[in-house]
Amino acid sequence: ANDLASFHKDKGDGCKTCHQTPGKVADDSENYINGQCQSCHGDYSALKNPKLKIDPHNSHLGDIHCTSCHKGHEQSKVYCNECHSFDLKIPFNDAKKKEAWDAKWDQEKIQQAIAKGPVESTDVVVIGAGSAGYNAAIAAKQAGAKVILVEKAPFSGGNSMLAAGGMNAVGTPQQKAHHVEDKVEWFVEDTMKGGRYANDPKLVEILAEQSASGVKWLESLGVNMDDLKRSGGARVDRTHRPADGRSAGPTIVQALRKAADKYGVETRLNSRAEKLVLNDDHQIVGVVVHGKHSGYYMLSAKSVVLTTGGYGYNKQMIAFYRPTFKGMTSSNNITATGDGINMAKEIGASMTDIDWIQAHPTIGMDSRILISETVRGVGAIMVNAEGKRFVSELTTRDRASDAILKQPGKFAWLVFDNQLYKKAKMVRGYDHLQMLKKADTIADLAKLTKMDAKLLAGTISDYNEYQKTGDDKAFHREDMPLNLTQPPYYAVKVAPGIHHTMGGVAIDTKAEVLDLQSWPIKGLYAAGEVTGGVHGYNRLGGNAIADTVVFGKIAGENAATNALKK
Ligand code: MEZ
Repeated sequence: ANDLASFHKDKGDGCKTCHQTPGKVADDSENYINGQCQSCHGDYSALKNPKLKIDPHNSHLGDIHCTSCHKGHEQSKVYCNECHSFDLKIPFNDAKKKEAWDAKWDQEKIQQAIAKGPVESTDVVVIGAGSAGYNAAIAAKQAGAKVILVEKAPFSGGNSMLAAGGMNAVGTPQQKAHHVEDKVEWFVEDTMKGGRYANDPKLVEILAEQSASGVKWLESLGVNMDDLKRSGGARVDRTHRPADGRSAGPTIVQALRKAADKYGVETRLNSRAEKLVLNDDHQIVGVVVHGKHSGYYMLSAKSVVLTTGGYGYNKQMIAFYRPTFKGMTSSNNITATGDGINMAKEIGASMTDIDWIQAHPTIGMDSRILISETVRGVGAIMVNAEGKRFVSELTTRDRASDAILKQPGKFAWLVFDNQLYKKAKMVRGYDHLQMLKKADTIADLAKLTKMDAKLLAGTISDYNEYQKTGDDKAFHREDMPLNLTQPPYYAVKVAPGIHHTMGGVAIDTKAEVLDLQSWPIKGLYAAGEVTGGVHGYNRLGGNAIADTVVFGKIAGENAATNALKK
């Protein structure tokens, strides 16, 4: 057999092995086919193989559809390798290549779909199934609206699925339990200062004020957020994380997927929105969707919520808006291509701070893997190629990235000991990916990393002294939870990479998208990384998930209210 389809056809019940109606695919999401795969092969838990060093069926992507990687009539591909370079074999990856269905936006077909008119109607369409999209869709559904959530990728999650850190919130029972004193005003001040006061203060106030209810809402949808840590630029511990030490994003997205199903949100994968449709009064009346199998069609809707994420994986947009970042690696999901920004621009939406892009200081060198700020928050130090500290590890990301780019070789090492290895579980993931250097003594670690042994030993002994007295005489790091005294010692090499695009469509406090005259475009809402204004020129760690939850929910609720009004 040349491809997976012929293989199954020969072995099983012809085309019926996979298809309900031979010659037809029941839905763009390929739900039926996926069910057929699982009915023979079992679900992910049945497929996990503990003997494999890298097990693609046991990954942070969660329980995504089999057809995301295993294609019937075209080349199968290992999706993990969009970010990693695992030596994984997938059957039929030499099958005939087909042009990817999503390669082109066909303007003529878009116009034909509009001319034909809607083939379906709903109250609310949400575009993009990351955290903001799911939160908006669930909130709109809970408010009584009929909701369709469209996602261009064969799986949901977007950038949120890759979020390692957590969600900032103030005034939660978790902060109380950890005896953390915090105030809404402090959250606002930290966020404004981090954003160099370019943020929209009204949006920041909402973010802070509704952050605690955001955590509660996530808990009501099945997410545990009981651990707390500090992120760069925050004066206290306010980043809420799963208590089992797992990365926040995959945990949240997996729970949101289940909650969306439970509440009856219709989620369509492989379905790319390509055009926002307005009537003559400049009100939203629908969306043109390009489905993988169903082609172009128009969905009529009273409200549309844009939750398409940023443009951190769109090389042309990065090069255009920030030429100095051209060619830089990106921690972003391949879905972060700025589609929503471009669609909104096309219909006259206003943009806020569109050219502000955040480089995260610690992306694994020569990779796309984010080494979470949590590692520094829990206690790692950052040194240069010689073994010298050069900045407070807990400064804001823009400053940390700038400082690294001024070091020899434009990279840094995060250094920590066994205490941190035991405490921050995500570090085991980096170890599993063979990103860590490990040694029993500081001198051996220096040898492995080609640092100056004396300098590194001096740096660590100075830091341990600062940690003991609580006074970082060198860089005024405010929080030093751990010393570095317990072998083995570890180091991971890092450099800045594109992480978050702060700018995007302008919104008001109801998450309504604004036009060039700053009037709301009736029926159009947006939340999350597609928007600008919340983070100013620089986003603080832990504020992205907070943004997606707080404004996702606001956008969903207001979209439902608009759709259901008489
Ligand atoms: O909010 C983030 O982007 C974040 C906390 C990332 C991280 O370093 O873990």
